[in-house]
Amino acid sequence: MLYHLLYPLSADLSVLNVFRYITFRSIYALLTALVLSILFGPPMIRWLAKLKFGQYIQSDGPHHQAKAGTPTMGGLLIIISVVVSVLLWADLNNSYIWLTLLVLVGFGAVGFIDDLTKILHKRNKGLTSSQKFIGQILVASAAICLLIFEPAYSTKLYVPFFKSLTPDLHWFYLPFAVLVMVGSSNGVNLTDGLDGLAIGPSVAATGCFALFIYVVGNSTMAGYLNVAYVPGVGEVTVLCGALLGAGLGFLWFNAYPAQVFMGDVGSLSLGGTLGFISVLAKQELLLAIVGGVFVFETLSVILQVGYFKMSGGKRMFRMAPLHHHFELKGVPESKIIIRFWILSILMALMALSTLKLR
Ligand code: 57M
Repeated sequence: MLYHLLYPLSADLSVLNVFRYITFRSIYALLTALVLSILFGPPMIRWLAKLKFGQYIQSDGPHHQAKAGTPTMGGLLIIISVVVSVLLWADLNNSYIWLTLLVLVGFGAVGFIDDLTKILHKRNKGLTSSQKFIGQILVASAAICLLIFEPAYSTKLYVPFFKSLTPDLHWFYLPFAVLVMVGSSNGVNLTDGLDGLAIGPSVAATGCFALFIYVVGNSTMAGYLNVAYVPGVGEVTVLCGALLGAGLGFLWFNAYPAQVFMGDVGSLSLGGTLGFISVLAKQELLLAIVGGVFVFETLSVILQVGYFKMSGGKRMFRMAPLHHHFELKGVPESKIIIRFWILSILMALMALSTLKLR
């Protein structure tokens, strides 16, 4: 809205010309979302606690009983801060912005229903995994169908490291992109089991994709770096900025020892949105590197379950996902978290280096 209100006045007041720049608006979107989440964090945490939206703790896992009753559904703070900041700073005529907001809110709605049913039914009984899965598929399919109809968007797949390997997936692109989004959403959800464990790597991944989105939306840079050029997608950098700010603001309260958990409303929407941003940036395969921590966590569950079945009851890890394994080995929670953050920063840097390795 600020963009629409102030930029037209730049003809009379040249200083307002800065509103034209994606970089300027992205930085202010970041700061706005950060300030909003830090300001509204404490009242929201008090409100969630008052409504008794506290976490039920399973008794079969590592010792998290001290965390019982910590308010959950803090992901609402992230979603609200991003939406407000994007409405203020982004060009609202840009359809990619609306599509990404649809994904953020749509995946958030699936998580919200899951969290709410868990809280209302007590004892952690939320949506069944297939109900959640159907919800995620519906939101992702709607977004990808709308995206494919954008004239500037192509269904080609850009393979990292190979600049001339760009097969066109045509209609197969729909299930592929849906899989990327749903997989990413569940990967972040599985990772969200220690204070700050999901939001730290999400912030690193968002920062990395903000740069990719900016490059992919700029014809000169995209041409120079040999990546796909998607006209108009650069505006989504503003949304990435807001997501970065809101993520850091949420981390303020979710840092160990956490005052609030994000809940499925946060983890499903963050993961789904990261998946969609990778689709917009035509870097779907690179998401496996950028979100490497989410991939390791998911792989640990697949390996654990597979090995358990094949070996007739033996376990590969003390408990999956991977963070539980380290907890049960006696590694302090804050050490696991910070080591996973270090890993996620390294993975994001590695992914950025592919811009030059092709
Ligand atoms: C949800 N939820 C956290 C919080 C957060 C297939 C199987 C691997 C599924 C997996 C599972 O259910 N994962 C998804 C994980 C929970 O956090 C809530 O959930 C939201 C995210 N969806 O925002 O609201 C607990 O995590 C802790 N937490 C923090 N700080 C945070 O900032 O400490 C969360 C956020 C919270 C809190 O204690 O209560 C969770 O872990 O439950 N299931 C599992 O992870 C289970 N693993 C398992 O059964 N492994 C088996 C097989 C199936 C692979 C095995 O290894 O043999 C374990 N989870 C728990 N206890 N809690 C089992 C034991």
